[in-house]
Amino acid sequence: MVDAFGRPSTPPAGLRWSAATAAFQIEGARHGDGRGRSIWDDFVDTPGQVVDATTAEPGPASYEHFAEDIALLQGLGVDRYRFSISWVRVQPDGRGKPEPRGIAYYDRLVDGLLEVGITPFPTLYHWDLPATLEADGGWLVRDTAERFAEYTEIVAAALGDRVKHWYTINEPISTALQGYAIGELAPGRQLLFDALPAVHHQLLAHGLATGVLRQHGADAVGIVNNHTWVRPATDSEADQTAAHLYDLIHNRLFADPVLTGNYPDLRPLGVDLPIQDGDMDIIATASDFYGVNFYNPTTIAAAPADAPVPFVQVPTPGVAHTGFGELWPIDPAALTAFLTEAARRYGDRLPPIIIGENGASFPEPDAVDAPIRDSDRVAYLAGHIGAVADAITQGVRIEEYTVWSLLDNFEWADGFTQRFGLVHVDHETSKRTPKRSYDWYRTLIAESRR
Ligand code: IFM
Repeated sequence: MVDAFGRPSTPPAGLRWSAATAAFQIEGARHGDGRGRSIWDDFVDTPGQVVDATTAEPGPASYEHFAEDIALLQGLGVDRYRFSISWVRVQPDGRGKPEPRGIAYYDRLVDGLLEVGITPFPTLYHWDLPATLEADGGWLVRDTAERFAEYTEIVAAALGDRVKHWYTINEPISTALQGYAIGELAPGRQLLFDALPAVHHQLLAHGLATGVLRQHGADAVGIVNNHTWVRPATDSEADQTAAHLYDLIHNRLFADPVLTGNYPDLRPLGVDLPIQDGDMDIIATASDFYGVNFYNPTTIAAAPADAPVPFVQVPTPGVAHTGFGELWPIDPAALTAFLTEAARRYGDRLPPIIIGENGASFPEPDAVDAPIRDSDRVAYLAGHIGAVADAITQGVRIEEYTVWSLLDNFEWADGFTQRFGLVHVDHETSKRTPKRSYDWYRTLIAESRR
């Protein structure tokens, strides 16, 4: 079997397979069962923030339809399911009293997965910070890391008897950069480099939560970040310097402290982080895996002298792109390049890698009466799984691959306009229709076990 990139798409043996979703993107039911408000409720309720003015409802409505999701996962034959837990369902005010009805939902989900032999692999935080905590400074203040540890304690006490594998925080880069620095995502702040405390406090939260989860008998704990392979637009010195700075901010600012206990040298950016004694040891608490979400490479040019930041993202020449446009290029070899470079850079300090998300959106109809033949998605996934196989061949330890996403869902500020699912979802009726990529992934998983 040869994929659309002409590579053999024989699945790497021994890899675990998974599919991912996140609470706010699939659950719906924003107003039920004592759920509090998160920064994403505030964001979607603010006119003009979401391109299609949708509010994440109904969408897949998994709070009601989770049994259908479990059946779909069982049909795929995945080893694990990556979902996220909504902080405001479990602890509506972000501090203090838990909400038993919210916890009961995750009890049902976890039990349902275990009944069909799928390992639940939840993420504790996938962007939906309680609005009460944002009002007190959000990730810009240290107290939020402490509150996260308290919330982790509640979740671990409730689920830790059955859940042994945990992602702490999803993509702190996205929250810091798009949420606090440029305001494309909630909480919609535009602080540029003044957003950097949000980096440190999320990483501190990860370290504190890791300790809590270990006390509750976790077998595997790690953070998951969004990473990219950065290339300069030209070999001019200015573009190379800009690309170096971008790599520092997007990749190393998050991986270095977790894996080495030190931030990279931020002097070229002229910024400081609010580090207190002991923080770096907490942040670098040993992880059982390092989670990598990978979608595309990034081509960077030097920004004009009067620009607020020194770099600018430009289209990657010579490659196709996803439904998100030319700044989401498709280039599987970039994933191999990132993984092999991470193994070189961090050496023995790099635990096994888990690919926590990989996938692509393409324009697809809102309603269907037959499975979509999404050959562009199949080609994307085949290419990237091939890229993972190449990295393994080159000695990188990679244990698991996760498709983003099981379902078409709410793509944040892009609303329902971007479809990433193996399963088509009619966002009005919540009807699920597996796409051709679902059958392809199911076959690939089965073949990998032969
Ligand atoms: O949908 C998001 C997900 O929530 C975080 N990682 C990137 C995905 C695609 O944009």
